[in-house]
Amino acid sequence: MPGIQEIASTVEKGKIKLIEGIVQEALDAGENANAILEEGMIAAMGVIGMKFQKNEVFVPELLIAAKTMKKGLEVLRPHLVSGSVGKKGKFIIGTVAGDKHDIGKNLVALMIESAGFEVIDLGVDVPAGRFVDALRENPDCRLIGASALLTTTMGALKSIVEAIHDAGYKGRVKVMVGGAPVTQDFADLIGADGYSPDAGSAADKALELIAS
Ligand code: B12
Repeated sequence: MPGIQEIASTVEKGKIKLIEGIVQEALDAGENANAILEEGMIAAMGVIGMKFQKNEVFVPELLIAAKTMKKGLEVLRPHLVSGSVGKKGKFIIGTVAGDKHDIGKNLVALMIESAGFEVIDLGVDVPAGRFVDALRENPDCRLIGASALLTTTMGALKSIVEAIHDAGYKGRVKVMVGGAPVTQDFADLIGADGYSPDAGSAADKALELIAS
C-alpha cells in the first residue's frame, strides 16, 4: 500500500494523474486522513516552498504541486468533514486582495466546516469591501476569516479589519486572520480578534470566539 511518504512525494513531484488513486489506496488500507493531510500533503508543500526559495524549483512546479494537492484533497474531504455542517452558524472566508494563494485558506475552510460551521468561501484576491458586502448578505454571520500568504499582502488584513469596524460590525462580528507570514503579534497589532497558525487550531479558535 502507498504510505504517507509516497503521498508526499507524489504531491511534491506534481504527479497529478496519480494522486487520487494513491490517496484512495492509503485510505482503503486504513491510513488516517489527518496524517495523510498533515504529514503527507502539507509537509510536501513545505518542502517545495523551501526548494522554491533556493531556486531549485520555479513557479510552474509550485503550481502543479498545488494542483496535485487540491486533487488529493477532493478524495480526502469526505473523511475530514463531519455530518453536523452549519449547526454552529456561518463563517465567511477569503484570501485578501492581491493574493492568489488558496490551499491554506481551503484547508481552514474544510476544518471549520468539520467543526460544524456553514462556510461561505469568497475565493482569492478578495477586496475588503467584498467581505463587508458578504456580511450584509448574511446578517446572521458572526465570524470572518482572512488569509494572506505574502508579506506584501499582509497589510490587506488590516484593511479588512478596518472595513468591518467602519461598517459598524465591531464586537458583533469577530475577525480571524492567518497565513504563513502572519503572527499573533501582527493579529494583535491590526486589531483582529483571533489568529491561529494552522487549520486544526483555526477550528478550535472559531469555536472559542463564538462562545465568547
Ligand atoms: C503553492 C504556492 C504558490 C502557488 C499557489 C497555488 C494556490 N492555488 O494556492 C502559486 C504558484 C500560484 C504561487 C504564486 C506565488 N507565490 Co507562492 N507559494 C506557494 C507555497 C510553495 C506553498 C503555499 C501553501 O499552499 N502552503 C501549504 C498551506 C497548507 O499552508 P499555508 O498556506 O501557510 O496555510 C496554513 C496556515 O498558514 C493557516 N492559514 C492560512 N490561511 C489562514 C486563514 C485563517 C483565518 C487562519 C486562522 C489560518 C490560516 O492554516 C493553513 C493550513 O494549516 C509557498 C511556500 C510555503 N511553504 O508557504 C509559496 C510562497 C507563499 N509564495 C511566494 C511567492 C513569492 C509567490 C509569487 C509572488 C511568485 C512569483 N514570483 O510569481 C506568486 C504570488 C501570486 C499571488 N499574487 O498570490 C513566497 C512568499 C514570500 C513572501 N514572504 O512574501 C513563498 C513563501 C515561497 C518562498 N519561500 O519564497 N505560490
